[in-house]
Amino acid sequence: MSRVFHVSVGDRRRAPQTAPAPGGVPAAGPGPAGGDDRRPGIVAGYLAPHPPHLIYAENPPQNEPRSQGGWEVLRWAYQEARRRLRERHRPDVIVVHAPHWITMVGHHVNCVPNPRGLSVEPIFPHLLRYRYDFRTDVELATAIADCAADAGLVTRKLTNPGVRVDYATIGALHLLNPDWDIPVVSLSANNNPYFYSDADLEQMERLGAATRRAVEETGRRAVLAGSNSLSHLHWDREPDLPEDMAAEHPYDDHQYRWDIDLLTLVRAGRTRELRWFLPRHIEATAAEVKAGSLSWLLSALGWPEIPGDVLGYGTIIGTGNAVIEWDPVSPARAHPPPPGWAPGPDDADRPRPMTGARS
Ligand code: 2X7
Ligand code: FE2
Repeated sequence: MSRVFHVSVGDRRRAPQTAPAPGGVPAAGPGPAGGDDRRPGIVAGYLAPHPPHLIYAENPPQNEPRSQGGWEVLRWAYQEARRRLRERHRPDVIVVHAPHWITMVGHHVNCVPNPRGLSVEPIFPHLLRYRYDFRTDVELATAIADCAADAGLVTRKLTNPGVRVDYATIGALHLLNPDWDIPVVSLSANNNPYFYSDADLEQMERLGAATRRAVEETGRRAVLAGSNSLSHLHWDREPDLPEDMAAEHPYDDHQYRWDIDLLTLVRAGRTRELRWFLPRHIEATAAEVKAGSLSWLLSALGWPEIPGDVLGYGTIIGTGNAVIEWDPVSPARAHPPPPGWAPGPDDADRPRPMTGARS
């Protein structure tokens, strides 16, 4: 295997950090060195889907296009996530892994202190032309890149301030924190593993473990956001009014049922089975979790056998999207499935024609 795609495990040593200094900017609240009892570590993880429709529907001042609303149930789910972020988790930093910052070689970490510019969604420029201006926690970003390299992953620190930030990074971060007053670390989606295989998520799991190590070494209180939709076949025709909810429904029943089975495992806290189920879900529904954001997130949390709190599920141009919180400190209540239930709809083995658009 070429060295470009594989490096040997390193042994770079960094002095452990005791106090956060996120990019030289103040965090949203007092950090671990600030004298309160807020423990550092990964305090919560979110599956945080990014379709531009959600920002468009919110009409925030940063976005140029105007809408009449739409996709309310998913937006209400984000509203609840924002409340918990502010009132309960109060992180020093949000770390996001996003599938539309595609890097064919290596896992890249944005180390630019103050990314700013205009993010235009290439397929939906009429929905998302968004002005961003945020602070990076450069110290944590650097530590994640170093820990990932130590774990044998090809990594790169992005230091060029001119690189445009993709809409999946912007989407998840805006919807979790539209005020942008919490520093950020943004990670790319290395497409190489799944370029050669349908769902090789092993590298994403290593990246998750490296992220956790870096958070612990730097003493940060971090919330993680995996910016992925679930099932991903979608329409290729848009209604005249993009937010016409009469046109919005699952791409087909097959996709819907696979998503619901995934959410059933999540709500039951059957995380070990979820890990086994993910590649099957990807194969059956062309799921966007193929990019690894959910595997990265759950690996960073240590694949905890705790229920995830499904704050909302809905479709966007036919794709499945769920806002889910995993809170290792106060886990959600478990919702066991009915007796005899098994994950994977009965049509699991039936080959599906891929008639929808995939991206
Ligand atoms: O990026 C996306 C997506 N993941 C799902 C639906 C619609 C648009 O963009
Ligand atoms: Fe996407």
